[in-house]
Amino acid sequence: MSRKRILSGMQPTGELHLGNYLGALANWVRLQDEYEGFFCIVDQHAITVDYDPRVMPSRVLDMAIAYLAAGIDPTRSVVFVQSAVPEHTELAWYLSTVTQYGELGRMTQFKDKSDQHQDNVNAGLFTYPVLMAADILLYRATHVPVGDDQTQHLELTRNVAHRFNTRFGKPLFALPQPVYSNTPRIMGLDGLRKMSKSLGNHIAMLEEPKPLWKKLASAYTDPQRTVLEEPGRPEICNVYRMHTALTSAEKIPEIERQCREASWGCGHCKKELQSSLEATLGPIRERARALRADVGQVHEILADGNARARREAQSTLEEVRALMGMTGGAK
Ligand code: AQP
Repeated sequence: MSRKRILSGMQPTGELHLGNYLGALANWVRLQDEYEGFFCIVDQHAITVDYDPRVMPSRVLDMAIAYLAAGIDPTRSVVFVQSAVPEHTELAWYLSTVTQYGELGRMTQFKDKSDQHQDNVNAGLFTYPVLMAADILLYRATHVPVGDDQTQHLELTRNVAHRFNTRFGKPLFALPQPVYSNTPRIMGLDGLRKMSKSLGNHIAMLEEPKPLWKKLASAYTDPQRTVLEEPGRPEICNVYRMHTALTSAEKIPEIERQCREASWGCGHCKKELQSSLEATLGPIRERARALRADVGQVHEILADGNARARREAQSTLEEVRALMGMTGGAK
């Protein structure tokens, strides 16, 4: 393998939000310069919670458009769909035999998701991290971009890879390293919880300017700053935190000063944030619009990515089957 390789993916469960963009996608876009990127739309993960099969194809397409509009470059990176590469689920089965029941039970995401979806605590939700390990190991990714909620899954992947290599006597899988996001966590507009679409506290990545301003105008700030004269406390203000992720670094000291000296009201500070958001999201929105007007091109990119991913996956799976004695009866 000539270059270091990253693999990452997102579930096609609905519109992407600013947290997904800053915490994951923007990072992937930057990493393309240094790594060979495999960016997957993980539709098989998305079916571990209730979903509508009729809308899944359009969600996958929306996700592909979002990846490309955000700056994933299909001439440098592989953009593909998990279910188009059946080797993911085959490898997951093999890896499940070197994964312990107890270690899956300790996954905090399983605990959270089974609390959230008490009427559907299915086995897929429980074995989800094994499929995720297969996603990564199938492409022998050397690195995995992670947000702060995925460290535990990557650790499991490393343990499973190590156990497989030891059990079958060959260092087939490199133990993937984490690459941490520059913006590991964006808080929601309520300022209290992680930005999340199920909490309804999000700004969509493709949000149009008018609804964006409406959301921003009611965003939580420093609760003590109810009148203009009160000095602000940027360290506890979520709008300020968003500035640090979106506004150019040279402007940040000025924003901090205007807040502490109470020379700007919160409305002014939000207007500044609105223009930073527009500078980042406006061009993405335009590219998404152009891609949507030419979905044939998006389908071609996916077909090409699926084929490239499949070739890699098949070559890994051949080695896995041989090591595990899954030869179809041949010697
Ligand atoms: N608030 C966030 N800040 C930074 N990064 C975030 N990510 C998600 N939320 C934030 C990163 O986005 C990628 C996909 O994560 P996910 O699978 O948790 O995304 P999601 O399920 O679409 O996010 P939601 O909105 O939280 O979904 P619901 O509410 O439906 O469960 C990951 O890299 C994650 O770190």
